[in-house]
Amino acid sequence: MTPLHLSISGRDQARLRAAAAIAALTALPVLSLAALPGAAHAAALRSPALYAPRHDRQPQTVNVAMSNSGFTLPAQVNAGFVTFATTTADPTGHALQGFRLNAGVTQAKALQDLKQATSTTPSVSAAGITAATKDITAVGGATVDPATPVQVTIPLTAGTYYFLDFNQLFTPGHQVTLQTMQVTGAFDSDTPAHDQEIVQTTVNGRPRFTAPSTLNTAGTFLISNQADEIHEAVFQRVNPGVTDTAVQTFFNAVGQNQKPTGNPFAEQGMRGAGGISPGRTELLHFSPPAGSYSLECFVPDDKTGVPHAFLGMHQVVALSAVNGPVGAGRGGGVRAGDTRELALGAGLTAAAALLGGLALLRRRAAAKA
Ligand SMILES: [Cu+2]
Repeated sequence: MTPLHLSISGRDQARLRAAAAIAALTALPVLSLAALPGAAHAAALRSPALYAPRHDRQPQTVNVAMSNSGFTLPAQVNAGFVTFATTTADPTGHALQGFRLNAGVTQAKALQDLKQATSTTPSVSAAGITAATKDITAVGGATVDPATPVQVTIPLTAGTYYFLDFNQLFTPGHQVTLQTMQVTGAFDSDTPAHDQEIVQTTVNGRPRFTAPSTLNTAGTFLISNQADEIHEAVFQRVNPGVTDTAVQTFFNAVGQNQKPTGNPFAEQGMRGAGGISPGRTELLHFSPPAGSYSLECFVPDDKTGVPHAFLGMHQVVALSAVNGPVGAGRGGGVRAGDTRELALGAGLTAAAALLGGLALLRRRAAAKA
């Protein structure tokens, strides 16, 4: 077990995670509508993107075969929910990540930010994620391994989007390819049903997950970023009986360059959903083998460069596929209010652009653990 060359000394520097800013961000869609004068308000409520769900518009599906030689995407899709059905044959796995450029930002600058963010020098990583936070809006993606096809469904409004494979960023000297995808037209699909919800949040200034202790992989999970920075949601299998405390003990040791007394993980690989900016959502459906997993986020802290997981953003969950009715029929459907919030959230994050960032230190953590 080679310790990570990371300093976790800054992990106790509780970030001034403005609860007020989070609250303002969360409340803004509602306040915006409420502030509209009567007629405009009514018009807004009738807007198809907001309040007139149709029931015949399924998400478009894009099949993405990830490989060491790259991947391809359609040049254009219609605005709406888009399902990225990812697969790979490569044992190292791959990590599809999508983003938009915020106003005035070039592709080259965004790529430079992301490369910095994957640096093994924590101060450089922190600077990179801080810059990326300002420069891009992360819309999600899929981390996939050969055993587990991963489907992630993302709400996309009209605009130009870029996708990359994070593995390329973690390979020194590797040419990073940005795939461009144009999204056109009015938001044109209904909010898909989901069964359970995983929330990315902030507790006492620390990044955290809130998720059910048992997740039914026969269903679909809504991942909701209610925090003020980018988060991902990946699952790494742990040994039977492993607790969150054991996982934290391991991360503490690695972060302090000490030899861990034990390894809670049953594998180095992981799979799940890519990074999303604050206020955004993505839906995850996958079928990993049943077992005990640690739900984790490895996006680096923007001040210390330490992965969020090391700061406590991990939760042991039991995954299994329980047959039976899933979806809205089981009460898991997205409510009308959520539909509005999803649609507005996409625009809101593009405008606010508080943060950007991606699944960053994961690969180097996995490689060195
Ligand atoms: Cu995170």
